[in-house]
Amino acid sequence: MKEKVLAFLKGQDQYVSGEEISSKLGVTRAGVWKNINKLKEDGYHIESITKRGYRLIATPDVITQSEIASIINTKLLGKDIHYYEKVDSTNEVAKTLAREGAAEGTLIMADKQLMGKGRLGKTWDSPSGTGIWMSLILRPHIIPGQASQLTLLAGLNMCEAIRRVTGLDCKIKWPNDIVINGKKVCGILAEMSAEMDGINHIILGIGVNVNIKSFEGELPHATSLYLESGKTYLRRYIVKEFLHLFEADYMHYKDEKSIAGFLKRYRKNCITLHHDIQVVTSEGKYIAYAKDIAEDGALVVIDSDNNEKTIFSGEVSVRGIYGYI
Ligand code: BT5
Repeated sequence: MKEKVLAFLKGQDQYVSGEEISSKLGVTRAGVWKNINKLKEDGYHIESITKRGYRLIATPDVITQSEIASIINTKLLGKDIHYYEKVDSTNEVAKTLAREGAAEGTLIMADKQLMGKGRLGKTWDSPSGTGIWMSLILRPHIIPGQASQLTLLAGLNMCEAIRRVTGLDCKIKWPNDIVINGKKVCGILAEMSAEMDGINHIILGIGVNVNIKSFEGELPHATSLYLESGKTYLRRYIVKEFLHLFEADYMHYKDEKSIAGFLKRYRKNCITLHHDIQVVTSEGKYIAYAKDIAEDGALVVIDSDNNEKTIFSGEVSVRGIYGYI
């Protein structure tokens, strides 16, 4: 009901009486009052004037369930949203919910993560109120080996969403980091629960540094949309853009079970291609030329002996010769 009241207030440019909200939404006057108070607690600036009613004056940069639900128009992703002010890791919450049977498309968002996770046990800085820390529960009918293709697709869509909302020149560092001016603005952590021949669920965790003004500790390769542009952004519009873009592509991917149709867009956005890169494996490092992205999303490189190699995400990490990209 809170989001219905919010959506209703957003649709008005005049004061609207409690009575009108109550009759339009089929809720008691006390219910209206209770939900208006809840919205105020969430940070919405709602003016109330006796005899005239309520008016939404300003919507802060909140990414609460009601705010996101009131602006998105999706069929699958974000139909169910769980918002937390603070959580250890949205991926961990998502895993628990997925095990309990949460529907595909369930979205978990947090304003702050206390133990945000990167890949391979690394940590992900997730300060309060300035980033997008979210996880989606997906249940595609693909084989486990294909799961990394979904993270490629999500990276592509987030790159496009950020560009659409901010106009910033962001690129994908293969497989799915998003970088601006050589620094990382977004990372993706996909975790999977699978059997030999099928996937129970994939948790797609995405972190975007939006309005972070400075990073604590040693993060020389990190940046934020604010640091790159000098502007602050409303996080919800990036979430909205991403969900809309990703939903369309994800539906298509589920039908095709292939990312071949997306590769043209991916290649166009990928900064790793056509550069010399450093490939870091568990056995050591070597320099290679990034030649192409294969049909299945793997990176095709040519090493210094002129041998062509195909590298799969998860097995290796890729670095620029002179820096992060
Ligand atoms: C990633 O790992 O890039 C995946 C990050 C995924 C974060 C999301 S937030 C929502 C969801 N819930 C979670 O708990 N996680 C996901 P990786 O490529 O391993 O990068 C981690 C490394 O990036 C760290 O070792 C740091 O060097 C650096 N780093 C940490 N925090 C950062 C930040 N906020 N921005 C940029 N770099 C960061």
